[in-house]
Amino acid sequence: MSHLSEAFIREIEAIVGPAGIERDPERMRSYLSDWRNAYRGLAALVIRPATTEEVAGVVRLCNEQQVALVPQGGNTGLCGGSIPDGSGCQVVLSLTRMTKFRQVDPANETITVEAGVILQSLQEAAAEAGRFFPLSLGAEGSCTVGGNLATNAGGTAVLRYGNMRDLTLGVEVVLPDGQIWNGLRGLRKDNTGYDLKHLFIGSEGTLGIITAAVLKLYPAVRSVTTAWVALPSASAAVELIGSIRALCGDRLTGFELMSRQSVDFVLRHVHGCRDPFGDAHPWYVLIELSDTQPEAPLNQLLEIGIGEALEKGWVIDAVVASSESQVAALWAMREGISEAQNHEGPSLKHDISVPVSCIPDFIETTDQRLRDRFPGVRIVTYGHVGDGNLHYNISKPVGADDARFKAQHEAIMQVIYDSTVSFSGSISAEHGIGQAKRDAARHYKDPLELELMRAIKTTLDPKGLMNPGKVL
Ligand code: FAD
Ligand code: S2G
Ligand code: ZN
Repeated sequence: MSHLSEAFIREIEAIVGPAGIERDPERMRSYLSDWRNAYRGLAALVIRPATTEEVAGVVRLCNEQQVALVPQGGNTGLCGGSIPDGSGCQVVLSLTRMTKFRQVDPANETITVEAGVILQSLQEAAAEAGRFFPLSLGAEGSCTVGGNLATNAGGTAVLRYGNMRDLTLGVEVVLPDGQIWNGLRGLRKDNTGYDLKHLFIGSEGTLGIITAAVLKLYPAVRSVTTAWVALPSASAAVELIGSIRALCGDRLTGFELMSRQSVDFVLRHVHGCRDPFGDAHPWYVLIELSDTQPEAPLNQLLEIGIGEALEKGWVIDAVVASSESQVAALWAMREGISEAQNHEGPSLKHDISVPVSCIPDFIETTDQRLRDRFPGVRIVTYGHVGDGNLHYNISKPVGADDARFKAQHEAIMQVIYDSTVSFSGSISAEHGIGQAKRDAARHYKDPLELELMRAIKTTLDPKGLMNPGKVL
C-alpha cells in the first residue's frame, strides 16, 4: 500500500514519464537493500529521472508535498546511505538513467559526465580520449559518478591522485527546493568566495542531488609494473612504502596491505586465486608503479627497492608480475577480500584512518584489546597504506553463532573506534557515515563540527527531506 496519493504519483509520472517510475514490488526490491544485504528498507516509489530538469521537477514536487527522498546511484555503498527507512513513506530517486557524457575536453584535461555514469565507463571514456581517469575501487563496475562524489570515494590510487574530491572541478546540483545550481566550471582556479562544490562532495545525498560533474583527466599511463611482496610485519610495510616512494616518487600508484587472514579468506572463497608463494607469511603488499613513458625503467626501480628492503629485513619474498594475466590475478586477490568476507558470516566493517606512521601501533594495540575481550574473533586487516586507511573488519570465531556475534558489534566497534581516536584517527576514511556510523559520528566527532554540519543542513534542507537519518 503506497503512502503516496495517486494524484502525487500521476504528477511524478507527468514529469518523468512511465519509464521513470517503478511501483512493482518485485522490480523495486533491488533498490531497497544494499550490496551486502546488511540494510533493508521500504519505499513508496522508485523514481528514475533521465535529465536534470526532471530531477528538479521531482524534487520541487517532493518539497511541496513534504515527501522525503533517498538518492541512489549504483547502490554499492557500505554504510546504508542509499537505502530508505522502514516507514514506506520515502521515495528512492535513482540517478542510473542519467548516463550522458556531456563533454570531453582533452586540452583542458577535463570530462563532464552525468551522475549515473558507471565508474568503469568513465575510465574507458577517458582512455578513448587518450587520457586517464584514476579513481579505482572494487565496485567500479557498478558504482556511479554521483555516488563516488556523494561519498567522496577513495580506492587504490588515492596515494598518487587523491580521492574524488581532489579529482573534481565542478558539479551540477539540484538543491532541496528544486533549484538547479550549475557549478559545472572546468577551471583549476576560481577564487570567488566559498568553494561550494566541496559542500556537496561527501554529503551523501543529504544536501542535494548531484546530477553532473566536471572531472579532471590525467595523461595516459603507458607503463605499469606490479609486485606481490611478503613481509614480516605491518611496520615493515610502513618502512617499505617510505623507501619505495623515496626511490620512485609519483610513479608509486598502488600500495595495498593485506594480512594473512584476509589472504586466507580469498584463497578459500575466490575461485582461481592462488598464493604466489608456497609458504604462508604474516603480511603482504601489492605494489604498483606506473608512468606515462612507454619504456619507463619500472621493473629495475622495483628490483632496487625490493632488493634494499630484503637486506633490511623488511621483505621476506617478492614476485614481480610478468604478464597482464598475472597482474590481474594479483589484483583479484586484493579486490576479492571484500566479497570473500561475506562467506565467513557477518563482516563487522571498520573503515578507519590513522597517520601512516601509527599503522603498526594501531594494529598491535587494537588486535591485543580485541583478542583479550573477544577470544577467537578473526581480524581481517587490509587497505590503502599510503592514505593511512585500514579496512579493519571483524569476522566471527569459527563455528560461532551469527546472531550472538552480531550482538557484540557495539562493544567491538567501541574498542576499535576508541583505539582509532587514541591515534588521532578517523572512524570513516572513505566510505562515509550513512546510517551505519551516524551514532558513532555523533559520539566521536567534535561537537562544534557537528553543530556546523547541522547549520549547513538546516540552511540548505530546512524541511529535512534529503536522505533523512543519514550522516546527522
Ligand atoms: P550508492 O551506494 O548508490 O549511494 C552512496 C551514497 O551516496 C548514499 O548516501 C546515496 O544517497 C548518495 N548518492 C548516490 N548518488 C547520489 C547523487 N547523484 N547525488 C547525491 N547523493 C547521491 N568505497 C571507497 O571509497 N573505496 C573503496 O576502495 C571501495 N571499495 C569497495 C569495494 C566493494 C566490493 C564494494 C561493494 C564497495 C566499495 N566501496 C569503496 C564503497 C562504494 O563503492 C563507494 O562508496 C561508491 O562511491 C558508492 O557509489 P554508488 O554509486 O554505489 O552509490
Ligand atoms: C576496499 C571495501 C570495503 C570492505 O576493498 O578497499 O573499501 O571493507 C574497501 O569490504
Ligand atoms: Zn577501500
